[in-house]
Amino acid sequence: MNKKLTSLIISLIIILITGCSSNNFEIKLVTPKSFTPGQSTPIQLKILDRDGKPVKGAEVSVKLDMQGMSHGDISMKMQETGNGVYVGQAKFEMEGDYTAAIKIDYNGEKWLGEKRFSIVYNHAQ
Ligand SMILES: [Cu+2]
Repeated sequence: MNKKLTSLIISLIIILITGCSSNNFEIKLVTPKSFTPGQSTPIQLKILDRDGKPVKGAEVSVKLDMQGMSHGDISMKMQETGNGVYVGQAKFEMEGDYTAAIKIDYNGEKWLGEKRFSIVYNHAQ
């Protein structure tokens, strides 16, 4: 194998390795246990980088899905409130199990993650 090809392959491998490890965010999803129909429900994400520092100035969006159902996907653009916390407002129509598909764009790094949660109707009103 010639030297150019060898060094090209090595640099590709390095890009692949660093590409994976640089995509490490630690995400904590906070959702209320219940929602009131017709009202917005706050969905909160706390995002830390791999050193445990809050991720500031990222573009974050969340799409909520119910497994096996095609009714109303809920998409939210998350607003940064500071210290690595991002908040969105969701209008739930149905109680049950949701998957949150989380998209983070941070200094050109793109990351896709998934979190699951459950929510029920708030009947107490
Ligand atoms: Cu549903």
